[in-house]
Amino acid sequence: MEFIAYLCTLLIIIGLILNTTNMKISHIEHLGIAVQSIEESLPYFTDVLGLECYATEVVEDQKVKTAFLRCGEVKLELLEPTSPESTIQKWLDKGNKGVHHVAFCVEDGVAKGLAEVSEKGVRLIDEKPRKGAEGLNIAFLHPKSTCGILTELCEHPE
Ligand code: CMX
Repeated sequence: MEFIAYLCTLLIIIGLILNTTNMKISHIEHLGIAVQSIEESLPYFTDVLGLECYATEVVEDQKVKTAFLRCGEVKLELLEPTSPESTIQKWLDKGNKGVHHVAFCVEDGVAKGLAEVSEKGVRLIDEKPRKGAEGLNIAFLHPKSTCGILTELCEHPE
């Protein structure tokens, strides 16, 4: 009897720990920076800051062209709209420019992260992970529930 009571207490404690464990964010994977033209903006990052642009990629479904630069462990992702319908073009048209989003690398997976933040009341833009630039699994959280910062969760595929 005593053993069963002990076991129940242990299970309750484990349950409480699991329920309050936060997802593991290892680092900022990249900063998304909106620009009207990569060609015109790149020299600032390469010639003035001395960063290396190591890749460019068009992400068709997001209607953007991207250019990636390394800055230590963090990357900068320049985002140029490829269509007037691009979410980046709409953001620029409203007079915004510069840092558009912050992407966090989630060690224990984007799907788990989404479930956890949703449980905590955060509004999701993507209900489940999808493919983003560089083949990462990504999902966005709405800036209205993330202190005004458009937030991306991402993970490198296995
Ligand atoms: N950072 C902070 N706030 C932002 C924002 C941003 N980047 N973009 C929009 N908002 C705010 C707006 O200011 C607006 O606030 P107010 O209502 O107070 O004015 C609110 O969010 C709603 O914005 P909206 O202009 O009405 O724009 P939409 O609802 O059409 O879209 C968003 C906003 C965030 C849902 C949309 O941009 C989105 O789905 N983003 C995720 C995908 C994405 O950004 N893709 C481009 C990058 C792709 C890549 O990295 O490869």
